[in-house]
Amino acid sequence: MTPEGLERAARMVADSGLLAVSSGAGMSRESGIPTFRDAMEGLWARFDPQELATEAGFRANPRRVWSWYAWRRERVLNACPNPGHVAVAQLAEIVPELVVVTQNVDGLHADAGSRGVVEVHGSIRRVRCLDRGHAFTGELPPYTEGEEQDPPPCPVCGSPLRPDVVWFGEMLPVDAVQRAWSLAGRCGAMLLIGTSGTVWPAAELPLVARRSGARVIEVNPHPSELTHAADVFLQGPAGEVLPALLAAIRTAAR
Ligand code: BV8
Repeated sequence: MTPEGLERAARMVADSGLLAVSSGAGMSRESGIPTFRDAMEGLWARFDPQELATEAGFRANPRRVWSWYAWRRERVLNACPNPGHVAVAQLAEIVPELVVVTQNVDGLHADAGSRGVVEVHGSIRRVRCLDRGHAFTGELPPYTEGEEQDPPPCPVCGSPLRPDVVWFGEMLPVDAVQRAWSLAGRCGAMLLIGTSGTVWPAAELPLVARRSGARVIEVNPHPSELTHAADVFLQGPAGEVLPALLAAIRTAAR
């Protein structure tokens, strides 16, 4: 990221009125949560996330898919928000209105203090049953690295429990879609953080914002499939760029 880029981005954020933040897996990389591109670490390296993160994959091998999520949930529950999450939460205190829309299922934006986060792909922290969607709020069996567990049965209807996330081939939650697309259409600027822009329809959000006249600022160590839509590309990790952007906005506001 360059000082000029930071200064331009700071002005766009300061002038935005409503700032929409749209984050992907890169937002949580510095919290130790692997991105989807590198989610297959170690014992999961031989599987394809797009195969495991589907209902068909779960029905074909409930033990494997349940265990993959148990492994990820364990990592999420032991993770802390990084300086990037904290900067986004602090940004909400200095701009007129800020709303976070995230593809992430880890809940780390809320842990950092962001309120009203729109989770377009659900949450790995929530569990429901496969056949009837009964929410499960009980205690889940503890997971230790390397073990495989069968999904517990729903106490209400007996169907296997599953993570309350949106799998490939599943519709996104209607209320989350309505909020996210409305924000993208109304915001003065969108801060696009840590997404490759490969998963749809979430990848459309910055394009909706741009079509509606908003400025788009991208934060990513690498160009993505959405960089073409960005007015400013702040190249670097979220945990470094976002605190620098916050500082630049505070300086500009003096
Ligand atoms: C649907 C929850 C209706 C589960 C996830 C067009 C329109 C609609 C649908 C489609 C379409 N084209 C194709 C589809 C189908 C499909 C899709 O998008 N397929 C892709 C693979 C082509 N979409 C769907 O199925 C969606 N459903 O539309 O329903 C329908 C139904 C059937 C057919 C048609 C339509 C549902 C998609 C949601 C899937 N669920 N998550 C779980 O977590 O297990 S997606 C999951 O992967 C994540 O949530 C996230 O969305 C995605 C990963 O993407 P990113 O977040 O961008 O992460 P990625 O690893 O790719 O990249 C990381 C980035 O971070 C990189 O750019 C990297 O450079 C950067 N980075 C790295 N370090 C840092 C960093 N950035 C900042 N700081 C750092 N330190």
